[in-house]
Amino acid sequence: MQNYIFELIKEEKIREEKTINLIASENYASPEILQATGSILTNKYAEGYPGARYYGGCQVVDKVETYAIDMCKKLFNAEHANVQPHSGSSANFGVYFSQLKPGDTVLGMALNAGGHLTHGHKINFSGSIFNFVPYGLSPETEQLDYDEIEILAQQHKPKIIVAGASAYSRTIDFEKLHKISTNNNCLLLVDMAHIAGLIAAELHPSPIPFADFISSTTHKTLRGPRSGFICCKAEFAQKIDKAIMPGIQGGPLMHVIAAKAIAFEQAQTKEFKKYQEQVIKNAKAMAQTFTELGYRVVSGGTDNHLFLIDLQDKNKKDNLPETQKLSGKVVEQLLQKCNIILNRNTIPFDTQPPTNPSGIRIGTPAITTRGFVETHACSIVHFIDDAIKNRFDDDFLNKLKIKVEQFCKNFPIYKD
Ligand code: DSN
Repeated sequence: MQNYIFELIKEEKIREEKTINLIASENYASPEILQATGSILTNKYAEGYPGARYYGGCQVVDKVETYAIDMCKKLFNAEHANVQPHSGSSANFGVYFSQLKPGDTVLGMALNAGGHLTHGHKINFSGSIFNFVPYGLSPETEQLDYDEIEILAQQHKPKIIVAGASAYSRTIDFEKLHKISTNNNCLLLVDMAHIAGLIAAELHPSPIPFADFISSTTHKTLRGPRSGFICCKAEFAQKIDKAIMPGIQGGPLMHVIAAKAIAFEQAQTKEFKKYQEQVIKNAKAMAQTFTELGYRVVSGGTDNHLFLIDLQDKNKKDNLPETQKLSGKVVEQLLQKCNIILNRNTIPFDTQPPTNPSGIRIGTPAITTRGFVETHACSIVHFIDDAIKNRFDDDFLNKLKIKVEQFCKNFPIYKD
């Protein structure tokens, strides 16, 4: 029976190799990271922290975790790091659990403005346990409205302001948010999951001097294993560690912690910085090409690894009848037929539901890991535009799929 799963892993490898991946939150982990994640460290129980475990035989994993903590602190210049959160959600839960009581008020970016489920959505634990007040974007600029955040903070007196997003293409001003949190006597949590790699490469201002807590995943721009971590000021170290274990987690995943250590190490190299520079160049080139082809890019462009396309605007410009209208879901499914993978996404002030929103989100971390540069990124935009223009022509779409497969073949993700 096991063979079935190994066959499926092979099938997934072929799928990844043959498709162009524009999902902004995905990437391809290095062979070293895959090796550590698949290592015998998975065998070990190590509840507790280095030097203070509830199990014997932890002498080696203690070294692994200590090294991961050191690498994380060094990379982000942090006073304290906890590398045990299994995911970004656990990391956020850990921060909330360390500081809040049920019902406490928190400000977080609304999901439909580009925030994240764990920033207070009502169907998520965050929104059901705590009193989250959402903030959004300026309708004029489609960018964060720091004055609005300040007013909301004055009105609602939150214990924490949560910054960070999963679909926001502009630089976040952490210094301004720090001022707002200080003025209003509350704490600042920056969830940097999407931009962690850009921050590590010093291509986005770091939240470290300004935030009390930083949460993150490790598998997006940071290009590590699928997991999370927290950095915080030294004064919160004990509370954070207690909140993660025994608060919300049991045994840490030592194989994943080892892989995180490798990711933190890899993120300190010159190659990584060059990679992140190319991620941004590719995103800017794609946003520019979309604009030239008549698409509206939300907020007019991008400063980071992603951007959103407003398909309602395209429907209006092309004067499309109801039956031919584009939506996020229609385009996601259409492109999948041509081996181009992205996700539907709400756009700011979307009138459509998240299941079939008015936008698509495009990210460049994965294609850049593959070696694509601006010319390739622009070709991908033309593939997308061609698919949209010829969406009722199956023969065209089949030919485009073959073209995309050929395009991918020249850039293998894994050499062997
Ligand atoms: N689901 C992730 C994303 O796609 O942005 C965020 O956790």
